[in-house]
Amino acid sequence: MSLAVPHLRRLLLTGAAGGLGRVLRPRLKGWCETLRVSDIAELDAAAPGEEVVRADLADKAAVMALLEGVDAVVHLGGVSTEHAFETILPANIVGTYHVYEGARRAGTKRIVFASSNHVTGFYKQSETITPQALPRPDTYYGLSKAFGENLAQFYFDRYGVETVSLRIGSSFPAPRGRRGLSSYLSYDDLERLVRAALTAPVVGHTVAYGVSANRSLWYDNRIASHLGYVPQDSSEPWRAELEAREVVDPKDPVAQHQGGAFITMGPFD
Ligand code: NAI
Ligand code: 15L
Repeated sequence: MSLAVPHLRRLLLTGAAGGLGRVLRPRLKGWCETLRVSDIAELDAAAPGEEVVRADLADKAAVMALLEGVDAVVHLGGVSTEHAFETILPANIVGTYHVYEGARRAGTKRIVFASSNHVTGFYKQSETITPQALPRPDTYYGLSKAFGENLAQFYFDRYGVETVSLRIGSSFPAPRGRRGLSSYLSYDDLERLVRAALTAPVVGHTVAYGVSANRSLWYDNRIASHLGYVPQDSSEPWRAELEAREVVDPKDPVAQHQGGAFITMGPFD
């Protein structure tokens, strides 16, 4: 893939030890002079052109230091599925605040924030929504991502830190179940989307859904077309197999809502 990316001295990737972090780490390396990778979990040793910094996003001093000298951030770090609020709070809410506060202090220009389709998981699968639809979070996890998007809007309006909030669908090697026929985002399209989010000339705070060019889509992303993201992949090659394997009960709320099984998770007491 050709990488016409404007000059980035230092790019920070949080959540670098996670599923998507491990996919993006080698792909982001060619886009900057120095790639700083971070996670609370153990990371592979630094390759040439990399800096490895282990940090807990909930640790304010550590995150302030993590952002020093950083031009742009791909912020993937955090709890990535539903849990009790007490688990979500430090990593996703306090942690994302620390990333923005560190960015403000460091003069970081742009953040690509890994938001989630679960910000709007209580919309029906029969509906087509735009990034401007009112949030309908399906979990504490989805609520934390809605908070991150609001934080991004505030830090742009107040301090001029630009963000692209990517409401990622389901980004795995292949669609997981029939819901994935709509929500699938291939790893190559994820790379295209992150590159577009980092390089579009002006983004302010832009919200976009992160999905491939699937035949059955719940999202209308036209309002984010200035990003220049053009997906090349699709869930279609898996359709016949998944439809044969998984029978859907149209009366099941899990099958009716975009958030799928997330809409029934909890409570945690
Ligand atoms: P993941 O769970 O594999 O990776 C998240 C990483 O964040 C982990 O390596 C974890 O150690 C790190 N982390 C958790 N708490 C931390 C803390 N307090 N301090 C520092 N690091 C911490 O998740 P995945 O799939 O790689 O997702 C990456 C991001 O994209 C997440 O923010 C997730 O919410 C978001 N996302 C992913 C989707 C997907 O389909 N993979 C869909 C929608 C959103
Ligand atoms: C997400 O937000 C999660 O991070 C990921 O693990 C998947 O559950 C994905 O949504 C999904 O909706 O498939």
